[in-house]
Amino acid sequence: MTPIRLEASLHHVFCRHAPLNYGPRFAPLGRGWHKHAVRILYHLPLSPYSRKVRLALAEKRIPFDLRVERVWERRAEFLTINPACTVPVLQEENGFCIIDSYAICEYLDEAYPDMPLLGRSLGERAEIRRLVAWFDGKFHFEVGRNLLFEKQMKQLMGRGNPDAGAIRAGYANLRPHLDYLGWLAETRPWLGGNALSLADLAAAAHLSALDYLGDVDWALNDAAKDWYARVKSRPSFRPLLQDRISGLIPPEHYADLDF
Ligand SMILES: N[C@@H](CCC(=O)N[C@@H](CS)C(=O)NCC(=O)O)C(=O)O
Repeated sequence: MTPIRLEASLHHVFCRHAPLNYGPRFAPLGRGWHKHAVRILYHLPLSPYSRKVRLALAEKRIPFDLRVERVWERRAEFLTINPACTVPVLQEENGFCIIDSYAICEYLDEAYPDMPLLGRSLGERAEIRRLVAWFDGKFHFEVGRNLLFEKQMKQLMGRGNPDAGAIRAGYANLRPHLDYLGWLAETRPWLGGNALSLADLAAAAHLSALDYLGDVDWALNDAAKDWYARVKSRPSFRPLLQDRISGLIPPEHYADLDF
């Protein structure tokens, strides 16, 4: 019996532009791999996941260029790199591409171990990962998606008008999340332990995107506000505070370090 060439057929059906490869992707360009002179981060300015990676790169002092990717346009060349068509995607100087903010941050901590962001002891590492999952998962689904996605991304992605009920739920859910953040900030030097970590960067990334929209009432929790002021004043944060999206002006306090 002739063996079925599953790879080839699946490749043809599902992945017209991309090589079937479950490992990290390289960007194909004609024959061989394209060498990039610079490291590129495909992102959207208000994407919390992209912001987290921007902060991680900057904390590690890894130089990179930013490239805005309007994921809703589903650009063919970008689909060859990331068939899920999400940002962030990091393209290394040698063309090596890493997809998904968590995979990128884990990769960065392994590839560039100076300034570790995932902690040192086993306990610290587990706690930092728990908190990153908390903000990228629970916080995003209970708060961020209800505000940022409903107010910003939904229409761009052709998924209809903002849902007022979801927006109300987002504001209501933000309160207990700020309280939890404040409790963490009061009980530890940094959210994940004794040193700044990816837990702080994830939390700050999500909150900074909402803060751009003017959606965070910092008066609700002083400890959360003081922690955010500390993260916000780091040099790694400066480029995020300089972001401006056409047609969407942030509140005055967005870039103010003494807000
Ligand atoms: N788990 C992914 C989530 C990335 C994600 O959802 N990115 C959004 C922007 S914040 C996106 O690209 N959405 C486009 C889509 O879902 O089609 C990560 O951590 O990178």
